[in-house]
Amino acid sequence: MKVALINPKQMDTINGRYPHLGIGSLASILEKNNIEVKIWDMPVSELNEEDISNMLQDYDPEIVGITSNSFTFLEAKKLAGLSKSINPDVLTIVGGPHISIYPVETLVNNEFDIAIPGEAEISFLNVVQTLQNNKKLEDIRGVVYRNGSQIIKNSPEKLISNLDNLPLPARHLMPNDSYFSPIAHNDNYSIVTTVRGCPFKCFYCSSNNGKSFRMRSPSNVVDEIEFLINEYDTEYIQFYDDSFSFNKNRVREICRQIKERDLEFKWDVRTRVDMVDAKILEDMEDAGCKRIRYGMESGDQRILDIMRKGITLEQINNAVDLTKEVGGMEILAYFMIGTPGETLESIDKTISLAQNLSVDHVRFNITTAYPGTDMYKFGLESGYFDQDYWLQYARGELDYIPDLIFETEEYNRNDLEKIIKHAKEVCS
Ligand code: B12
Ligand code: SF4
Repeated sequence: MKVALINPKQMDTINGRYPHLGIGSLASILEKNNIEVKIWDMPVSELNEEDISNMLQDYDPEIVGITSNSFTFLEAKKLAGLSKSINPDVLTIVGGPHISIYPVETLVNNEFDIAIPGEAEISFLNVVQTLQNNKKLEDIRGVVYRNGSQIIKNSPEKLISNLDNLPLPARHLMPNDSYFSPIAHNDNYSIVTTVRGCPFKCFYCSSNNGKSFRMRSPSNVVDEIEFLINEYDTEYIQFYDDSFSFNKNRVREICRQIKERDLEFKWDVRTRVDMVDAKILEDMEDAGCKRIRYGMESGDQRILDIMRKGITLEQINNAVDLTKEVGGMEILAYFMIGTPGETLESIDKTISLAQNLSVDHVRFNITTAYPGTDMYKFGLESGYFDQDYWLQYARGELDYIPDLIFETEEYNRNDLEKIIKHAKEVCS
């Protein structure tokens, strides 16, 4: 059985080239079970459809697995269609964040045969092995498939409780020399994730890998770091966890082991302002952490509360003070502008907070309603959005990516863009 895993083309606005750890992890579990697999990362390896078409003809896989977030879904659909036009017997399987929100609707699109929502290592392996043995899909948990004109959704697979049991992503199948991030300059660069799931429920977020928070052990994380340094001369690692420092003891232990093993590399993390203290910041800085990215989101407590972010302005100020006291680490602060309930006054508060905090970099984004979020649900239920655009998109009824923001009597999209331009200028 031969499997090709494809990461579709992405928006041109993405600055940098990033490993896709999701398909890396799926490839790894297949290889561990002696199944032949390839990874084709279109944005990173700069592959176009013609390249993929040639690669499909040469490799002739029985299964094509395509990853999709909500912004690459149209491309994923095109690739599934292309795979079938080259080999009508090929089986197309799709997964990733978008499919996790709309598993059944996805299969309305005939280009796809099977959808696997959520964490997929177990179900994907089961599907491939089942097909290898010419057996039926009805007993495989976690899959959505078509049976005649019916779309069947099986019961979900259990989440992996011990993440250390997963093999590391199959980096040897990935285009390692092509990764870069503007943040890492010319350093050999990669990303690592060390946790799955998020117990919070922010209004605007479509966190997709389960509410149940799970962490890799410190030694398992540091093994991956050591492997990257030894095998790929990695010099800069971004930990792309939703919140790296959820468990402070674990962070401390990761830092201790980095030092104990003498691993020299630069790194940065994303975390929440309510999840740091002086001690872990010191340990992180001491172990080579160069930057912390905090989601601060708003300078108005009323808006933070609407966002259900679960943080206070005091915690924002405190996290910045503590980080700066330790020194050595840059702060990148993210803010959102145009959240439901926002006024020009609350926007002013956000901009002045961003101006007055001693942070090194700020990013402002227009609050956008992604599918699967409480904010999108609010937009629909309040009648703010006149149609369920994301659902239509998932069913293949739209040929464009919905771009849904909340305009008010005080500002429209154009105004928000101008406000962000101004905010960037005053904060630079
Ligand atoms: C790293 C990351 C990025 C990186 C790299 C992306 C990449 N190449 O993977 C960068 C910085 C480029 C990025 C960009 C963006 N991202 Co991003 N990103 C993440 C992040 C933080 C981690 C992804 C990760 O590595 N997860 C770990 C791996 C193991 O999990 P996974 O990829 O989800 O894969 C598992 C399953 O999804 C499934 N699966 C995945 N693919 C496939 C394929 C098949 C065939 C099958 C069967 C299963 C399957 O199985 C995998 C193993 O269990 C996630 C949040 C998160 N915690 O997951 C957001 C996330 C994926 N990003 C998100 C968003 C919104 C964006 C941006 C739009 C942000 C922006 N405004 O620019 C862009 C869009 C880029 C684009 N056009 O593709 C959203 C997606 C929401 C959605 N509805 O699709 C997420 C979920 C964050 C969030 N909570 O809202 N992102
Ligand atoms: S924004 Fe971060 S903390 Fe909030 S739900 Fe999403 S991943 Fe969790």
